[in-house]
Amino acid sequence: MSDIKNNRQTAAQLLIRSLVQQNVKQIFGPSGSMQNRAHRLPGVSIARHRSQEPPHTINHMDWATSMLARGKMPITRELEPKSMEEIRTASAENETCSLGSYLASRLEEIGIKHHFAVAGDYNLVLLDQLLLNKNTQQVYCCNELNCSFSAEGYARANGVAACVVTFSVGSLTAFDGLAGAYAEELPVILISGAPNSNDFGANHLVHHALGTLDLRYPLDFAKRITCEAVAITHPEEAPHLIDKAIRAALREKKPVYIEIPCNLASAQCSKPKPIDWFETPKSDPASLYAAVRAVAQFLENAVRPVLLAGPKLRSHGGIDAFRLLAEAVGCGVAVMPSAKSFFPEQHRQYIGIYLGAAGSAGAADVVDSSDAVLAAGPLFTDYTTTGWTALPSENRLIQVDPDRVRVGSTTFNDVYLAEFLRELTKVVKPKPKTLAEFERTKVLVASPSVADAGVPLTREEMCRQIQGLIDSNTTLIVETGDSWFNGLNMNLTDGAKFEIEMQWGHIGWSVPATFGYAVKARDRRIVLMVGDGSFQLTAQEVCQMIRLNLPVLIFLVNNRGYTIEVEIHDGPYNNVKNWDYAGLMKVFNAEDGLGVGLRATTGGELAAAIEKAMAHSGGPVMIECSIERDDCTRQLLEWGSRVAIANARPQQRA
Ligand code: DPX
Ligand code: MG
Repeated sequence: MSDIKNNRQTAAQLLIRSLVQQNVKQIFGPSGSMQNRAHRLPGVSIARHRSQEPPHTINHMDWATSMLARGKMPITRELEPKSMEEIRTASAENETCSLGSYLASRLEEIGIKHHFAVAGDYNLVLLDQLLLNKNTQQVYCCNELNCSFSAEGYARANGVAACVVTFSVGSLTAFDGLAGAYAEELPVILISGAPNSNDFGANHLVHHALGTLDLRYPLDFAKRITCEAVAITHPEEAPHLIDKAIRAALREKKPVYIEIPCNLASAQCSKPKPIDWFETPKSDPASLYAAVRAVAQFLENAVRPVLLAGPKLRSHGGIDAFRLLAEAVGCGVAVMPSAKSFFPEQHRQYIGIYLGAAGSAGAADVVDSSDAVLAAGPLFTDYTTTGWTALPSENRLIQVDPDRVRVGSTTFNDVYLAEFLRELTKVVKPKPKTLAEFERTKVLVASPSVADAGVPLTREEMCRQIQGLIDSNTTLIVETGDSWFNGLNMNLTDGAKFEIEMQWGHIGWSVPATFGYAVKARDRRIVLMVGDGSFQLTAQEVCQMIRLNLPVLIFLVNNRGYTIEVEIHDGPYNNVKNWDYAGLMKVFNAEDGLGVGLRATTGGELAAAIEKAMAHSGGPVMIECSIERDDCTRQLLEWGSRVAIANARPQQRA
């Protein structure tokens, strides 16, 4: 039996003993073990006091102990000072709190001020407990997929996020967004309610499950898509397991899963102890030294090195260190699509997005002809290499991963990204040749001309007008589809941010992720570009933006279909049922919302809609932009055709 339980019993026993010593004849409180114990003592009777009834989930001994600790035990006589002192000592040793408030404290400590939630009977008591912490806020979502994507978006703005769902029916739906957080390197803490702890291993069936005795499948699934998955089965082990999971999320920058049975959310556990959550990992000194020497030598031998920023730079705290390294080398700097905005686009060394034929004009020429590509935190996949056509060959690649460095075919393990970049900066020599080359050969892309106000809206005119909205306080969020390329083509002023989900690539991600991002970044202008097909997956989360009065600006690109798929491989399955998208805002507003829905079929209508949107406050504005089904970017055509070739590679014979 644990110390906590022993302490609680000791406190209760002390109370009973002292009451008896003082000849107290009646104890008011809930019926239960304390009264039963007292009953067995000669001369003590029990009275039930309804107004002091504890919530049904708090066990009676806990209730007695907590009332005692707060000096509220409704006894009929004053106690002698001496025995009260004895009781205080016993309860002071007994430093407990509810499991739910333990979790709330930990979330608050790591900077999570909002957690996203969908209620269900297995998590209601937990939600109550979390609500007791007035420094954190509960934010509700329409469904669990949106809930995990909202948390994913919040993690992009905040560094870490949490969401709470119910068992199985909730968690299995949330797992898609959680896996997305894994792919995108975002620490999201998924907390799932669970059946009563006595039901695990018991020979009876419970709801929201498979109708078999197996209740462990959500935990098993979670293990595949998180860096730590824990199921609490006793309150005593909760602090250890909660801390273990949170630590893993912060260390690995990956999601974790914590399962809490409904009857344990209010059970007592020891109070949180101070923890240093944000220890930076330290490289192995010998390995770090060797890696720095090898890379410095490699760069020294090269004539035309370039630097390439990858998406993992942000999650592993390397953005500033990368910039300093770039300035020390003085070479051209390209970014991978998911790293757009990680290196300032106004910087004199910026050469654009490296995405082969689908990237910025001139960027691929420089990177592909370079003899040393230092890629920091990259993720080279079929998508990010445009069907394997934009992948630096191993013999000229220095790949700086979160915890290792690869130079050609040599790997240096236990070397951490930010620390490595800082150490390398101290020893590199200037090599500005690729920048000079880029400046000499760069093709200036002409700005699109202003379309006549009355002609049907085109993609180009839509983007021209959206570009005009981007300032240093803007975050541009782009959904999978041609919105990727529309967004990648935008010029960002310094301070502007860009969010894309290119690795998981889940259509529908952007609506809840934008909601989550906006909950955290209320001071930024948030602009979302989303296609009609994607929007139909998670549309209802716009109502939560209305609920919280978030001034998000949504450009809904209505091209009546899955245009990106049309360009990869067309068929009837790429047609989307049309909706009255702008009209939806009225539906979501119902009786009290301040959302606005507007329609633009010409450049003039779009300009007028944008003007209205800028004047509106107190809620989101959606502008439905109607364009032709085939009106897509050049980059989409280049990219789509190459990805299609990669997809169609024939089976290789052994
Ligand atoms: C699919 C994609 O309308 O954008 O610009 O018209 O392409 P565009 P839409 O939002 O259409 C999106 C559509 C169907 N991808 O073109 S990119 C396949 C897909 C996916 N994620 C999930 N299901 C299917 N990426 C969850
Ligand atoms: Mg579309």
